[in-house]
Amino acid sequence: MDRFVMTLNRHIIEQERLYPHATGAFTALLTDIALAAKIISYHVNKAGLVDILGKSGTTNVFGEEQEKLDVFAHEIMVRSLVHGGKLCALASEESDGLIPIPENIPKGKYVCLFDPLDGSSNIDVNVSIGTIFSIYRRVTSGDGPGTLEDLLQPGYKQVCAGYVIYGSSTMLVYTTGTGVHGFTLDPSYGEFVLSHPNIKIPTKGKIYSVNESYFDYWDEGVKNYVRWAKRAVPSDGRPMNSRYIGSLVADFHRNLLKGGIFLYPGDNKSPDRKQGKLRLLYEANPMAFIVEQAGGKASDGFRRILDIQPTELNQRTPLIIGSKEDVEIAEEFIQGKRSE
Ligand code: P6P
Repeated sequence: MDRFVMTLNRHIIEQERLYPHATGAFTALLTDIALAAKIISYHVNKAGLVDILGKSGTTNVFGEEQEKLDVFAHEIMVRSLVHGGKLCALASEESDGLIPIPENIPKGKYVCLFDPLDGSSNIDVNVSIGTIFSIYRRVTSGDGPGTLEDLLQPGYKQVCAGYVIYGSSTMLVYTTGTGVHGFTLDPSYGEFVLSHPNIKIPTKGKIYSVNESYFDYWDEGVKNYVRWAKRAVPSDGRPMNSRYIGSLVADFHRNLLKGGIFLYPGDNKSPDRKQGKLRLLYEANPMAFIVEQAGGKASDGFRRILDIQPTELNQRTPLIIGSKEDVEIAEEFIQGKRSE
């Protein structure tokens, strides 16, 4: 007799039962995201075989060149989500502004913000990439179209956050506020199967992950932290290893499972990098919700990420995220409370 297989759908329904007045809308929404993930996974894994690699010839709102797979993943996410009748608005890192739900489709009580394919510059060199998503309950009343107010919510109001990592296997990791759970896609029958129940990040790790090519442009506190992380200070610190993949989902996922810290601080290389490169709504908030649910921490060096009130969809934030003790040590350096 086969052992009981906990699929993502079964798990979502069980999670739904934790909320007595849940309507099933949530289950349908997460199921739509899982479907999009399967389709994107199929095409990411075929990328070397069909003409879907390379640049699309377009740029996104950040002025970044879009890969063909970026645009494809964006379209798959929109198509999978917009028809379900569970959302009143959408927003994607790959398109500017609010994405409305078509007039002929009923408006639901949730909004979803997503980065359809994060790390896409790594696609054609076979490095892991990912999809990141956030779900909030709408704040505007009625059942009409959603507004920017429904999208610009602080991260602590998320009802669900997750990511899909397209790597040696395809995994979907998500939280609805009752722990973090990881599912591995079994391609033989196209189901996400529970492989990592109730993930907890170690309270401290041996890995620090940051792009050190910006070292000269960092504020002194960040420089001091990285100098410390490199040095084994037996009485106080511990020798750490540097690992940097350059794909947020991959760097984050490794630290979530093994412990460690990821930093993308602001820098002084140009005025538009003062707040770093990563986006608050599409990257930092979902990862912060997940890491806190796994016992870790996420800040901009001074404030809890989930407490930041967004003022625009595309705003960026410095991100210090990972094992609780490692983030707290980094914060001491960044805040000037410690210099070695
Ligand atoms: P850099 C990918 O483009 C991304 O948005 C994240 O996935 C990743 O962590 C970061 O940018 C890498 O940026 O400046 O180190 O190349």
